[in-house]
Amino acid sequence: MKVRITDTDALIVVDVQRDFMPGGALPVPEGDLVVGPLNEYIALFEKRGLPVFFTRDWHPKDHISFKGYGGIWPPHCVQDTEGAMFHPDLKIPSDNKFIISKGTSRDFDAYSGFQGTVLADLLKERGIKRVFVGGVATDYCVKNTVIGAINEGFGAILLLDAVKGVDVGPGDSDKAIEEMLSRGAVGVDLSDLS
Ligand code: VGL
Ligand code: ZN
Repeated sequence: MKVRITDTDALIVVDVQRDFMPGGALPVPEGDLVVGPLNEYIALFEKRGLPVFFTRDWHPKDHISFKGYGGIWPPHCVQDTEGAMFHPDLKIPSDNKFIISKGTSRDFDAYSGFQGTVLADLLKERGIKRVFVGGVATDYCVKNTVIGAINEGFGAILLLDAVKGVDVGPGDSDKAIEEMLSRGAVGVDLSDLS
């Protein structure tokens, strides 16, 4: 579906961190393939002077989501470690960009960039009405961030060519996409944007 970027739109890049890339602690298969398309989306928003938000998983080393601490995941995205850094090829703008850390307290996890953060306030303060969302993982943090946006009253555009999932169960990512679309998100790829 064709979509025109307007001045009440923002881009949210979800968790494009080393630990979620092939070779990382919690790799998303082909996770690195989101970087190229995301850089193109970032350039489109930057060119229009629109804000770009980068969420990051930013866990303490004994986080509740980690195996051995009550969770199901291998330790990942531990605060201030190499694995928590953004992918080195991700083109983070120098201006009008915001880093949103989530899952920062030991006893709470956050798959959504809106959970326990000021993301909704930052968007609302800027008059943003709709968010474009890409990144990893489709079936966890992308899904929950898109649904979080909708629950906060924002329109949500899912960047189909700039998401990858972990698929712990087969088909999880496809199901996540279906769920986001059924809740009102609109799926697009780069060729749909004018
Ligand atoms: C994520 C699993 C655990 C994600 C974060 O970014 O989708 N998945 N923590
Ligand atoms: Zn995590």
